[in-house]
Amino acid sequence: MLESILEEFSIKETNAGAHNGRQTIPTPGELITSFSPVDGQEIASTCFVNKDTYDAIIANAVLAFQEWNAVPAPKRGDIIRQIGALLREEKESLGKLVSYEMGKSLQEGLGEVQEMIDICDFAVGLSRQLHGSTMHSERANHRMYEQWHPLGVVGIISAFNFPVAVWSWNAMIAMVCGNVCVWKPSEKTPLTAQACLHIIQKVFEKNNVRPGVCNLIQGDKEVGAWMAADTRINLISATGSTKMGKAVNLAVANRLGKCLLELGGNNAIIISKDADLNMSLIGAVFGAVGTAGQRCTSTRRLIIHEDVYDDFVSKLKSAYQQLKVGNPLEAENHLGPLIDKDAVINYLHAIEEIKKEGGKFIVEGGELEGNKYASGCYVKPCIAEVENNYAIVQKETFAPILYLIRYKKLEEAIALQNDVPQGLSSAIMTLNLREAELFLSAKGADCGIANVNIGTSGAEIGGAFGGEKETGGGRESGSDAWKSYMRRQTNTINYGNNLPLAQGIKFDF
Ligand code: UN1
Repeated sequence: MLESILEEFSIKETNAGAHNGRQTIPTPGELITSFSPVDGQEIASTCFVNKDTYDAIIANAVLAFQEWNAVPAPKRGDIIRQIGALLREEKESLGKLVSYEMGKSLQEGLGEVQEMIDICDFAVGLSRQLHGSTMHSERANHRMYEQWHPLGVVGIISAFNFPVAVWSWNAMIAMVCGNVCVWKPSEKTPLTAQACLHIIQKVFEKNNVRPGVCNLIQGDKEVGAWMAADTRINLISATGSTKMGKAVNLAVANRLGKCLLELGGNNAIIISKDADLNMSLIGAVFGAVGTAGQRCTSTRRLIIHEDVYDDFVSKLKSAYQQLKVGNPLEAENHLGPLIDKDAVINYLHAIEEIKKEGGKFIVEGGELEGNKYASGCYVKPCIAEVENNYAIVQKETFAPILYLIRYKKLEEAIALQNDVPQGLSSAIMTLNLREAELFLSAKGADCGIANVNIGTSGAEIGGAFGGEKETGGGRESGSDAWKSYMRRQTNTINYGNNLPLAQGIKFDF
């Protein structure tokens, strides 16, 4: 099955070089092999770029921008429409590859490709709506308006956990806005990126679009640092840890470049005494164990009202007993492995920290052993009762560890929800209108995403995605997030016979 998928996306052919659109530029770069966390098997290898190849790719992207930005936006939209159509055809194969290389369930792998298709549709509509406003001038016979122009080269640094969808939010919107893209995927998921490029370049070839409009460079944080410092890259959009985001932000600020950051979350669901507990259970369990707790929107904390605490915790325990961990390509399993053995070490370390700080496990964690788990990347989803101020609770651990905290009053619950360095996603489960509205008000959740009677993860592409504080402040995907990929220009036109100055200034000579 996999062989034919690798062949379909020409993955074996590209081993020898960096992928710069259609051309494969030979590179003496280091070879990187992708191993599946599902079964520990080697999938295929690809090459890191070296500095010369990197420079050649960026120079080529700069040239490609000159052509691409001259293509009318609706025509660019038509190219994106065709990418969406091809993704529909390839959904099954790409979804499987995502699931096998990253380790998320097949259903989630397919869901990820669906997000790509949806963002293509969104971008097509946007291609006729990249509009600015018109203002009234204070001067007679003058017209004032604003318009949006593309930025140039957009560098996209993406994470392993959503190896293709988050890239597509950035790339499809950036390209429809008239930019060209350079993508550095996570070195943990290089092959799904290769597959995406294959799909894009097929469409480009058919339409005579220069391959340099969409580029792939494989590499680790050194390549990320080249990008962050590169004045030829007009915007860096980076998704990943807060540590990575801070380093990128500093380097980009040093050259006064533009940055769009989507970093860590530490997302909580408040479960009110007026919650529908059965609905809350689905939201909480999916949020905590879906994608093995490796979404930036994963539910890390449950803040539960004391009146329903015991009842809800017993429901949680019984749900956790029914969870099936195993090969994510088998539909019966709820969750697959963590991305690699380092992630398992982090998870085990976090468990130690929780215990050291006084946390009490009500569902025990640990590594899973046995034939089914031979890759060494499978762990048990676990639950601990903690205090919100534990150092470990304040951090994002990318694993299925769920924290429980009790509360008495909603104001206290909101304060707990906000009292972490991150601000991505948040939720309240309540049937009480007053509680829901308070949670959504300016006195409520301080996150970029705040939901009522929905968990913290699984945002739709139509909204702006991102968060506050250490989450980085960027917004991607839907709504007017496209504006981050364009530069605003204010234009004033004088169609009169004289030149009055603004602010009433007279300048006669
Ligand atoms: C991420 O984890 O980086 O809201 C993105 C969600 C997905 C996107 C997550 N639609 O969970």
